[in-house]
Amino acid sequence: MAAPLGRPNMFSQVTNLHRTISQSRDICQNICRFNRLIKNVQVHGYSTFRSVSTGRKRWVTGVCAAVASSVFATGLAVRSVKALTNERPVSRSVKGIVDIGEQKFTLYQFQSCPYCCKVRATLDYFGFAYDVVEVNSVTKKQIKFSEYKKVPILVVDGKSGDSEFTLQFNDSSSIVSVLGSYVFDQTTPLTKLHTYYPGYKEKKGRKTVWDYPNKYFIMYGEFYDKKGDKPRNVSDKNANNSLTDDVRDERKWRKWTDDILMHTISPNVYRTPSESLEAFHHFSEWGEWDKNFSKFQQFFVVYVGALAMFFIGKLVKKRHNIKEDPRESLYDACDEWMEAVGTSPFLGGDQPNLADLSVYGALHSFEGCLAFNDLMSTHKVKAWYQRMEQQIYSHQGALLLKKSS
Ligand SMILES: N[C@@H](CCC(=O)N[C@@H](CS)C(=O)NCC(=O)O)C(=O)O
Repeated sequence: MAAPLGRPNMFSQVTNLHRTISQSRDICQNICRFNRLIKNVQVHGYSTFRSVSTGRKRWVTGVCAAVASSVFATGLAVRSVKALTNERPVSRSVKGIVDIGEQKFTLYQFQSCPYCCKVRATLDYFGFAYDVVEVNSVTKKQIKFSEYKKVPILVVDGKSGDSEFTLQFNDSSSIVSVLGSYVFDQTTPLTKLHTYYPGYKEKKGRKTVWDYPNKYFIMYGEFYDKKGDKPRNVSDKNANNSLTDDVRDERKWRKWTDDILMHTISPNVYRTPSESLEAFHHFSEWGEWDKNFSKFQQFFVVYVGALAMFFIGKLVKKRHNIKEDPRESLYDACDEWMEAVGTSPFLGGDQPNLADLSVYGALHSFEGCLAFNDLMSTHKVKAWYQRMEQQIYSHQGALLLKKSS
């Protein structure tokens, strides 16, 4: 089973404190150095002025030293300012095994958010490297730059020729489709794919709601005909009708994950006040909230969040016709999923597809909670879940990426 991020121990807390102190020390040192250099420039400039009369050589040396120290000082100042503004406050970096050129992925997330787990499962399966920025769910200060205020957000910093670009992809299903399209055909760059997944915002009362109409669609280019149900080129050795059925099935079950499975989670995880509190204690450790929240915020989020989610769980239960004991609805959804998987190891056949990754992400989000333990101890979904873990954490999807490049 995937090990959740470890409980932060004394050692890691001391290490973090030490890191923070040494970062501040570095910044202070840089500012001191900067001041010292400015002084040197002034002193040197003055002595240079004096030395004009004593010789051309010393004058040239003086000017060179002044210019060099100004350049060095400016560099230090820029570095210090960058460190202070901390543009991408990375919580951790995940190593990848595929080459994506001069592109860097940064995932803004909540560790236990099912939508974020879906995206992480997809990134890990394909073996992409990415940085994680854990967002403070109270202040959301890490996503202040974004008009879209939910997580996950995937930011891609890259280079195309001589110019640099930054792309922002929102919405888990949209992000998964972008990654799926990129894996399918890496000759279509992410800058182009970005234009295929537009987002539309709409005001609903005081709320701004975003819609990504193409979120379940993989961009196959010319591979399928316009209706998407027949291969465009039947002589292509990869093309056959069952493949197109698979495409439709994948789309259907990805949508099912968002519309059905997702809604069974909160009524189960926050079923009773004590289950809710236990879940929040677990999420606090898993998300390393001690790093991203102040002590007060951490306490506030755990206790107030647990109570709020208990009531929200009840609302979701009512709104989505979840059964009296929400476990039954969760098991029903997993029955339905296992029926769709059938006798193959995965819905995608011998390899997981994007629907497998989405369902895995949704279930993984509450691993460590009582609801997850109950599900795994009684339901046959466990064997599929373990197969998925094996595939994801050994980055089996990276083989597809290498094949298509
Ligand atoms: N449709 C979105 C839903 C994302 C979502 O609801 N994220 C929640 C966290 S689980 C969030 O950011 N909530 C913060 C908020 O709504 O302000 C997706 O698939 O990414």
